[in-house]
Amino acid sequence: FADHTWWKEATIYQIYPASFLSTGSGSTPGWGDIHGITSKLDYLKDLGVDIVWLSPIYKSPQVDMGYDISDYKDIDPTYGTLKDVDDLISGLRERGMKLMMDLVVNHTSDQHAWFLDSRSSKSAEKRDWYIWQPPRYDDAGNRQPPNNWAQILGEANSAWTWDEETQEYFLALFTPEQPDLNWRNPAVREAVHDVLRFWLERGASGFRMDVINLISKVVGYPDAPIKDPKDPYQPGHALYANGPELHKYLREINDKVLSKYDTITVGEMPFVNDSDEILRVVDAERKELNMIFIFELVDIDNVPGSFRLTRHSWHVSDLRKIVSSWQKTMHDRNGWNSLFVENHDNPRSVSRYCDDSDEYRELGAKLLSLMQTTLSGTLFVYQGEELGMHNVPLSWDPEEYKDIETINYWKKMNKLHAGDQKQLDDAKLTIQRKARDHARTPVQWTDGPNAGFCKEDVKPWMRVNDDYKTVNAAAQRSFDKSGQLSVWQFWKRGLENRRKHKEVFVYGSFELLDDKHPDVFSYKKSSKSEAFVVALNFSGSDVEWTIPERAKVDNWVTSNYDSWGPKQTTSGKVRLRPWEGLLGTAA
Ligand code: TEU
Repeated sequence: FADHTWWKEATIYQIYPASFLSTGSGSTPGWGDIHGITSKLDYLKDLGVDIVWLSPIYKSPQVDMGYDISDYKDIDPTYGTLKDVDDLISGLRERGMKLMMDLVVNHTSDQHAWFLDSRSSKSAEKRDWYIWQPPRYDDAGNRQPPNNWAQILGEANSAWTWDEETQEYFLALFTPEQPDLNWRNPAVREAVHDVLRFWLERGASGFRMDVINLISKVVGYPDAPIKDPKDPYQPGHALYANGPELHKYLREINDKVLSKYDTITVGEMPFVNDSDEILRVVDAERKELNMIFIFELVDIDNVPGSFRLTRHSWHVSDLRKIVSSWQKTMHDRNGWNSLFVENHDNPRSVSRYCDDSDEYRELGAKLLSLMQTTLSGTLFVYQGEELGMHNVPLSWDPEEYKDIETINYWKKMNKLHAGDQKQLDDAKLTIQRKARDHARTPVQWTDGPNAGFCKEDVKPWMRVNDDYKTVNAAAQRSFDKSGQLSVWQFWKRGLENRRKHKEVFVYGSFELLDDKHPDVFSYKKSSKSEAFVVALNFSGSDVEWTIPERAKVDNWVTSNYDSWGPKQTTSGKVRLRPWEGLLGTAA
């Protein structure tokens, strides 16, 4: 069993500041602010949160909601001031909680002073802080980008942006307003180290590192293989993810900065599922990162190798395979898992993995909670997940969506399929299933105006999901019917249980119980002194599941239904109702 540390046992709550709570203390009406976060610390403490991770609050033109930073050492006035962050940190400390910052250093904003200098001339002091390349010319003599890589958030456009002034292209993988830093330049790396120190000295306890596996690109910038011949630009994931010097750069960060503090780090690593490579990053001995976000589970419904705004059918056996293989790999090979099914880049989990209809929404949200609170790894809860918030309905006009990725996708589809209603309806469905916006609607605090997110006479920056009268924090916290729990209360109890039995749930070993069942994901978690069995029905039907001989259940102790009635224990068949999850003590 793995070494014990505070960051392994922690429950981390991700806050997307724009949509959390608007108290009017920031400069932009209808946007969440830092003071709003500080005012909800008791709510988070009560839920069982140990660490708060803030999506970016730094100065930013907000082209990509703060993932385009123009000053790493200052706060965007929309959210407040450095003083507000200091207050937040003291509020967290008073409650024994910690702060995790979002470190976005693969790229900056094009308005960052570093880039303004870099683009000013070919001989500028910081020219080499970004990635500049001369054009290529095609047979007809037309100027072309240095290679065929597609932009990640722009879908159809090149990842290279032409700079008229200096007659070269710069690399900007996400949007043209997010130029990629040149990590080969040691001065860039030192400047990044300095940013880390600044926040650690101020009281942050660690970082979530945005697309940290993209900082080292393959040398020579070769063309990506053709995935879709209709597009001039192709996904270049394999060429810019986990490049040759990634490990060197990560170890350098550890050596020069992190090793001098007691920190937590989690790296975001899209496009890579190779376990050897992942282990090289999280192996405790190698001193790179504590853990990473592996995307396999949230990519379950993407067309493989393609962009996120695609749809692909999946089966519970896929989910079972992904979860169990990472549980085992990390346990056996001295790595560490992060557990998450939501973040600000994904649709709501209950809409994706379960059924978000009125009938089954609460059950599905609780099912996913039961799964996550019983697995090994550091647990990440995304704002609103504890309320079972779900995707916005199909009836919303695409104009209500605010994310640059969605906007670009919708533009592209309208260009490609003008007049073809069937194709456009299909694109709309993709948006309703997959857009990042679903996670970004304002948190539903009450059944009052604007769901209590902002004052009545202010328009929230993004429309509130229609169901806030029934789905909101106030109703769920005060919910009181004997024997029944709201989604919020179920989460709270699940986190309590996880803490109480951390040897089993956080650190224990994992055994998949049945890899054939068409609907059920079942497993056994064991420590030296106790064991639990978990059976999760990922379907809307009644199913039968057989308790295997090697995992005899003593007692069922939790169900996501209000009552679990007389269930078969010891051995034999158990009936699971639609989306039912059971937790039992095992021999
Ligand atoms: O996301 C990186 C990333 O690769 C994806 O999650 C991305 O959003 C998805 O592939 C798009 O389809 C991070 C941030 O979490 C995201 O919000 C930023 O937009 C992105 O980096 C750029 O900083």
